[in-house]
Amino acid sequence: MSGRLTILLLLLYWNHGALALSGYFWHISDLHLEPEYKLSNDLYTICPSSGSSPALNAGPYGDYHCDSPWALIESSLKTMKQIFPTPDFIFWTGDDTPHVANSKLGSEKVLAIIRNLTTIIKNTFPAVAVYSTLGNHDFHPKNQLPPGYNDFYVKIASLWGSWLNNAQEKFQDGAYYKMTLQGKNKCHILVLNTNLYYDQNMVTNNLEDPGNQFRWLENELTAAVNSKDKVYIIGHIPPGMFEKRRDIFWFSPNHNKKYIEIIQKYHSAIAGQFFGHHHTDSFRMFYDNKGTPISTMFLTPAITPWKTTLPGVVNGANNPGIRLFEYDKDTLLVKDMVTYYLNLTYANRNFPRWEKEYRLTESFNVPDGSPLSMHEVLQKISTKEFYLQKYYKLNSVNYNLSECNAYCRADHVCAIKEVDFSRYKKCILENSSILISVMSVFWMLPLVVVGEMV
Ligand SMILES: *[C@@H]1O[C@H](CO)[C@@H](O)[C@H](O)[C@H]1NC(C)=O
Ligand SMILES: *[C@@H]1O[C@H](CO)[C@@H](O)[C@H](O)[C@H]1NC(C)=O
Ligand SMILES: *[C@@H]1O[C@H](CO)[C@@H](O)[C@H](O)[C@H]1NC(C)=O
Ligand SMILES: CC(=O)N[C@H]1CO[C@H](CO)[C@@H](O)[C@@H]1O
Ligand SMILES: [Zn+2]
Ligand SMILES: [Zn+2]
Repeated sequence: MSGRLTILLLLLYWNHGALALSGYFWHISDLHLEPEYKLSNDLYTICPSSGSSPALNAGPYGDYHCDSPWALIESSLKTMKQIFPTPDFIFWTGDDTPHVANSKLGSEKVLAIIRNLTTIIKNTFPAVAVYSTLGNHDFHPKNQLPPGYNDFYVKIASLWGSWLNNAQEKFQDGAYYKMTLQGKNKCHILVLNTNLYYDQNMVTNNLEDPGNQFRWLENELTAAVNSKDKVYIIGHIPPGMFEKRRDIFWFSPNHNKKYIEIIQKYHSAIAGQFFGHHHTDSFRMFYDNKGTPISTMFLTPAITPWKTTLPGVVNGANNPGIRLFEYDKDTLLVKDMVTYYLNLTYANRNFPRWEKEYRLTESFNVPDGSPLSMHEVLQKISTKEFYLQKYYKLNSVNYNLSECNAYCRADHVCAIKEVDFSRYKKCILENSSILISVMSVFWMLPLVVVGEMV
């Protein structure tokens, strides 16, 4: 072989290698450690997070009425390490404390739980970058995260110091920050504190731009667009609607609108959005005003199996899930994702057998996780019974295996498709028969009861 040909071949090989270069990252969310989980014959005393419900199927790895026992947290981290020990980074999108009343927590206890989980993640993945957000449960009193500098953010910034590096000071002032991926100066992670947009956050409710986070986000995205950089956006509370219960949302309406406008304006720089809070497996689509899919938000399932007490959700528990993404290291294109889960019933009876639940490209027969492909997934879910039922089982991580009927389909399809509140309403109307509309009146009734949120 001539020298020139060898070089040519080498170049081809090298180029091909560079084009196809995949990276991997984990996304975990809503660990909700229950430090007081303890097996007992009295099913009402196993975990404070079960409230007044008995923990009927309690075992060493938890119960569907309870938040995560320590053994479940350990098992999750150990499994991540076994399945893929060398991710490029980890997204950890918040909600660390149990679903109990404020009076049973307090700042010290909340901080101790966040410290506890930080320690196990650090010990399991000592050399891996972790991009971490606070959830609405990671502050005392819950949901009331302040829009600026405060003592608690300072403590968290110091706890996460080795992950935050030079963003530590930025974090202290509003708990949001930007990180540049190691060795990739054109790829960034924008970590948002969307708890500032939660309509239950009384501290920020009347502010147009709490913590000046929108202004900061727009500045960062303008810079990214101008220099052709790529970003991932991560956060805890997502905009849009809750797919498991009609008409439930979290963002204040004006903040929801603003968020969508920003995604539409700067989508060319945004390669993906990764959020939690729902304890479900779903996604959200963003479109431009011509209806072209421009961005996808991936909602990752929870590790806690805790059955939500949100009025109107029937039997809304889930199996614990963890998720590995494959992405293009240069463009940040989402190439694929694999979700692993623990059948909690099986784990308690036998041993903690984590299984592959599904691979996105395989299960929905799409080439990758791009906005165009995810739009195709949505089309399949909304028009083909087979895909709707498949999606619905995955939504609760194989917990609720019953059928998703027409009413259920409208809830899920409209929530995925329409992040905008008024467009969602219109979608629900257009997809509801008269009979179903009458039924929804009954669904509305429990709204007046205040329950524990996700
Ligand atoms: C975290 O909390 C659990 C109990 O909830 C305890 O067993 C474990 O030792 C703690 N770990 C650390 C590092 O504090
Ligand atoms: C599944 O969810 C639906 C809708 O919330 C509910 O009506 C049904 O009872 C659930 N089924 C099971 C087996 O949990
Ligand atoms: C979970 O495990 C239980 C007990 O082995 C079994 O009955 C159930 O079918 C399993 N669920 C799934 C989704 O595999
Ligand atoms: C799932 C479903 O029924 N989707 C329909 C909702 O309404 C819009 C507009 O009428 C239709 O295009 C969808 O097919
Ligand atoms: Zn939450
Ligand atoms: Zn949560």
